Parts: sequence; structure tokens; C-alpha cells
Amino acid sequence: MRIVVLAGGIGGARFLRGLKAAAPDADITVIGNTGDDIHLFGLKVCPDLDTVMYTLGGGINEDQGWGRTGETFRVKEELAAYGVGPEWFGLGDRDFATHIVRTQMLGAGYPLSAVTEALCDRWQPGVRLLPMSDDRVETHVAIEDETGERKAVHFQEYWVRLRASVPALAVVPVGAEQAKPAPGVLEALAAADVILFPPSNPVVSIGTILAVPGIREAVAEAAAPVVGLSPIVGNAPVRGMADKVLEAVGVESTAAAVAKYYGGAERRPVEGGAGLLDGWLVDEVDADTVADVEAAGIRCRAVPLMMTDVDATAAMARTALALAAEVRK
Ligand code: FO1
Repeated sequence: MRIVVLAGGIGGARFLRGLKAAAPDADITVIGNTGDDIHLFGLKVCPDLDTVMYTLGGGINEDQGWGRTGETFRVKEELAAYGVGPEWFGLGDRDFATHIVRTQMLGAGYPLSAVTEALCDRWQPGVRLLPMSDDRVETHVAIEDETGERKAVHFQEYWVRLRASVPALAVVPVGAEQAKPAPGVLEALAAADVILFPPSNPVVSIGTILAVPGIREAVAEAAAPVVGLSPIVGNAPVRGMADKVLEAVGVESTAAAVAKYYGGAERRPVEGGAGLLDGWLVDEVDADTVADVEAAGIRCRAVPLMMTDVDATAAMARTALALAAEVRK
């Protein structure tokens, strides 16, 4: 079975670990978000690609969900001693090696997709990890600073330095309009038996992937059923601060609102919208919202959605695959 997953960082990576356990013989292609990428110290850092690669490759710092295990921070300390910032983004010594290899290969002319493939040769994640695009896309967040001035900050500064403590007035994937899907992305979507939206951030992760021209259309027109899992449980994000960026796009922080944000595939012929979802999983605490989601033309099931361990996540993945089989067009 060919499964394609649009994944962001921590939530997407943890879901993929369960999906691999649930479907060990499946051919899984991950389309990774690169809007979180940031250039620091002359290096290109790809947080969401690295989180998927490290998590599935066994090198992730499990508690954080990002960065490497057994990290030391000598280089970071030395940079700070030179007064070279920013200090708010914690890059460890082992992680630096990934960014050095990546930047060296990019500098030699390799596209990000080839670089990612080379890095995955070491980590063997057990999935094909494709960046959404080889072109530079960087998510910026419009905020109002302390003087009331409206300004844009890089997503990582909003997320890590500001801890999303101020409202996000707008979320802009800078460069998305000019970006092209990376080689293999559209082909994978067209050939997929199932397309999954894991519990990643609907705006800055999956939303950013869908903002690359051609990808949203490819999902909407794919023969495969599209099933998503809600990142919102009991009207709050399970992890991270998805509610902050959902607010920026006018979507309330509920499992049903996120489903409607992606849109119901059944609506597509009628409303002409690029409704994407055939099925949606909500947590049992949101069982009362199933009817609302189904009214939007999206088949909905209420199941446990807390990824407490690999077994729990594998159960979620199995349910998502079962729902995909049920809604198959
Ligand atoms: N997140 C933090 O909250 N604090 C950090 O210092 C931090 C450093 C960092 C370094 C490399 C990397 O790949 C990810 C890092 N992250 C950090 C997480 C990152 O902000 C998120 O993983 C994604 O951008 C959101 O999915």
C-alpha cells in the first residue's frame, strides 16, 4: 500500500512512528514542511525535516521532540562568547553537523530534496522523506511589537523566542507562491492509495505544504481517499501553540473547525472549493462534534487520539487507514 503523509514537526513525526508500526509493509512517502526553515550562522536549518528524520531514525531527543539525543552545546557557548546570536535557538553540537552537511551540499549545487535523501542515507527513517519544495519558503508571522508597531518576525522567533505570547496577526509563508513542488511530490500524491494529514499544525505545517502551488490541487484531485487526524483535542492543541496561529487565520480551536478549514471533499463538485478531506478522526472527548463534521461532508469517527506511546499511535494509524478504506471513492 502506498501511503503519503503531509507532515510538520513533532506531532507529524510521532504519528509516523505509529504508522510505520501499524503498516510495516506499506510504502510511506512523507511530504515535509520546510516553512519552518531558518538560516543561522550561515547554515540552513530544517526543523521539521530533521524532526522526522531523527524521530524515525532513532536520534531524536525524545522529551523535546526536536534536536538530538546526548547533545552538548560547546559551539553554541563559543558563539555566545563571541557575542554572535541569536542565543534563543538551541542548536546542539551534534545537530550542527547536520546543518553543516546540508549547507555544504546546497552550496555544491544539490537541491534540498537530494540533500535530504543523502542525510536520510545515514538515518534510514524507513520512509521516503521529501521536502515540500526545493525552493526557499519561510513562514513569517505578523505581530504588534511592544511599541504597537506592526512587524513581521520569522516563525522560529515567534515560536521559540516569543513562545507565541503575542497574537499572530497574520501567518505568511514567504516565497510559497513562487515555489514549485519538489521532485516526486506530485507523483507520490497521484500514485497514493491513501493520503493522511497527521496531527500536525494545520496552519504552519500542513497549511504551508498546501500553500505550494500544485500541492493542494494534487491532494484534491488525487484518487486516494484523504483522512486527517485532529491536532486539537477538547478545544485545545495537544502540544505546541496551534491555537495561536489558528486564530490568525480565523479558525476556532476545535476539532470540527480544523476539519472544515481543510474542507470536505464531497463539497468539492458542488461548491467548487478545494475541499480536501474524505475522513476525519476526532478524540473521544470531542464525540459530540462528529455530527457537525459529517454535516460538512466529511466522514468522522471519535477515537482515542493521544499519542502516549507507539502502540496508542499505531492504533490511531490503523483507525485512520480503516476509515480511508471505508470512504474509498
Ligand atoms: N524549539 C524550541 O522551543 N526551542 C529551541 O531552542 C529549539 C531549537 C531547535 C533547533 C533545531 C531544530 O530542528 C528545532 C528546534 N526547535 C526548538 C523546535 C522548532 O522550533 C520546532 O520543531 C518547529 O519549528 C515547529 O514544528
